[in-house]
Amino acid sequence: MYSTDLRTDKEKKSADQQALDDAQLWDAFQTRIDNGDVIEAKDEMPERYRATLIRQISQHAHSEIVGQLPEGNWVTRAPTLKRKLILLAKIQDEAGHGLYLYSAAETLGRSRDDMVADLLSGKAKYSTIFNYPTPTWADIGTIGWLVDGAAVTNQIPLCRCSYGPYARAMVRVCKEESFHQRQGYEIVTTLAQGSTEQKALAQDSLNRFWWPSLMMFGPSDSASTHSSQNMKWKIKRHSNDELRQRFIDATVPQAEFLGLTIPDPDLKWNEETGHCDYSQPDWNEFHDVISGNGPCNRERLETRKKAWDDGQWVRDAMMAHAEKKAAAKQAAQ
Ligand code: FAQ
Repeated sequence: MYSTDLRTDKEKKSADQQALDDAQLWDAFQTRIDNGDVIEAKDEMPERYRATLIRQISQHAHSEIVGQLPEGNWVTRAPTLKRKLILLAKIQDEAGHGLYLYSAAETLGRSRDDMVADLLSGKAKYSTIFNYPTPTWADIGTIGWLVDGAAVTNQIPLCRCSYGPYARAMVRVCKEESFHQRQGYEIVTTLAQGSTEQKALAQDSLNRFWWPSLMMFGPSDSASTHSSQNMKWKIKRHSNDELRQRFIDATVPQAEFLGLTIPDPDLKWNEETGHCDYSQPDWNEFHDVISGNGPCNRERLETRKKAWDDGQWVRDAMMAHAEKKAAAKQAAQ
């Protein structure tokens, strides 16, 4: 089905004719994509294209919002006032990304309330990475270095996604995520060049976050259900494995510079391929975390539910204010 159906009932055709028209429209849509056209909110699009974008963009928005929680754990315990200010600003950036992304998803016809309801009921996914705990300050550095590093590797190609509102939102998001990556690497550098205890904290954090960071790119290409269609539609420009490889190749020299060891004994440069060979993460663990059984899944959702409930009075007050203003305006006319 096409989802911008502006015809009257009288104009609607038989099911067979409709299927034929849909197939022709589908071809026309694919031609637009192949020609590099940017699809805008009011353009006609196949329902599956719309649904897949709503799924991906809302999952991305939820990830940014839930992604504030592991770092939020350290706002009151950051080691200096400067670190605290930087961390607060970074977390606020992530909130902003969530809001841009909900807005981008809303252009496809799904309301923010519905998307949030899906998150809070556990129906919608968010990135597995945010279901891991942050027990040490080093984790704040590692999240910036690895998690924002993986996020930016995945998201730079999304700046050329075929759907305009998502692609445009990604431009600013990527600039900010790049800055976050650098601030995280700076924290880890300080620790790695500090005392023996500090270096051990950085190493322990790398050990815990390495594998979950690789999982951020999604399942391997052979197990990815959406990749081939999403690449045809130019929502995705590269496969999950291509981007994972790009991230590993960029991160290995960064770890070497810090004198830290990536916890993968099979990691080595391959002259022939021009890439690093690496071991696969534990995909059973990935599926457990996606299914709600990661170390912090329940805690994360409970925190989000509480925040949503605690904020109800603010939403009510804003609605009451808007209604009062609208009534006053109408009375004055
Ligand atoms: N976690 O067929 P594919 C950030 C799901 S933002 C959870 O390969 P696709 C910023 C997938 O949705 C991080 N679920 O799917 C930050 C699908 O679900 P279905 C988030 C995952 O869409 C930093 C199923 O598995 N970034 O970090 C994951 O082609 C620091 C099959 O997978 C984005 O969302 C996962 N890791 O490719 C914030 C970027 N991987 O159909 C705070 C945009 C896969 O069963 C602090 N998204 N799934 O409902 C994408 O690029 C893609 O959606 C992928 C997955 C690459 C994530």
